[in-house]
Amino acid sequence: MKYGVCNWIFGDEPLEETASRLSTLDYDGVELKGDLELYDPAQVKALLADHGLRVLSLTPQDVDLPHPDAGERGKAVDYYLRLLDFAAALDCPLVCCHGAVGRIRALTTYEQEYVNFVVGVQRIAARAEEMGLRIAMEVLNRYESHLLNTAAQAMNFIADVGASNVGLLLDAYHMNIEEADLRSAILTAGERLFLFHAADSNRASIGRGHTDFLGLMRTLQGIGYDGAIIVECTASGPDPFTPVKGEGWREEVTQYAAESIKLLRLYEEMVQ
Ligand code: LER
Ligand code: MN
Repeated sequence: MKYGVCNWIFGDEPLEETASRLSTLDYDGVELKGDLELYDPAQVKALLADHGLRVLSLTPQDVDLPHPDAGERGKAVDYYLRLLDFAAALDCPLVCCHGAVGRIRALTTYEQEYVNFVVGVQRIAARAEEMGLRIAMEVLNRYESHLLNTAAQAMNFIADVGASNVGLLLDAYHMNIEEADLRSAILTAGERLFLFHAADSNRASIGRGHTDFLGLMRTLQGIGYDGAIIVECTASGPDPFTPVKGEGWREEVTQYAAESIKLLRLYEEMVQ
């Protein structure tokens, strides 16, 4: 198993500082913010390599693939196509994908936006296929997105897309809200599980909430999961759409990152 941390959880901290925070912890890499203006791929690769890290996956920006307006959809597809080039330049094998985080209802109808989403992802997947890249559709909770809230819905969605390089990104925090049973959701995804985001039920570090992570690790091992596990905790406090909370928030998420990797590695050993 490979382990990483999303760098968005450290806010606008320069990547060099985040990398040096992580270098003393037992991580393999990061999920990098898909900010095409901010990062130079060659510099990112060199900087991370200096700290024994690499880019495992990319977090997309908030573009809106299902949007009813063709101009908005075009901008979103264009962004993802550029994100694929960015991924290739970073030697990153996988790009995450979701609707605009925070848009929780359809502007027209669910059905229409669903079709828009399928068509947009088909275009991105076709280019990704040519480049040997994979797309992981993130399943978000209902307070962040109206489109794909459960593993079962997302499996139907990828069947509608019909591309073998499109799979699922399950996030334990969102699953805790939407899934009747977290382990069954992992089984539902099976070999189409391409990426896993890890935080406890309250989005704190593994062990600080009520999610049975040992059970999840056992289930991941049971399906032969060989993707990465990306820690995506946030400090306590209001507003789920920003990592920036009260005083000391960066130290809090650093502590969460440190605690999470210890437990994840321990649980991995226990389920061998
Ligand atoms: C948002 O809550 C989330 O889980 C991220 O992975 C979105 O990129
Ligand atoms: Mn996530």
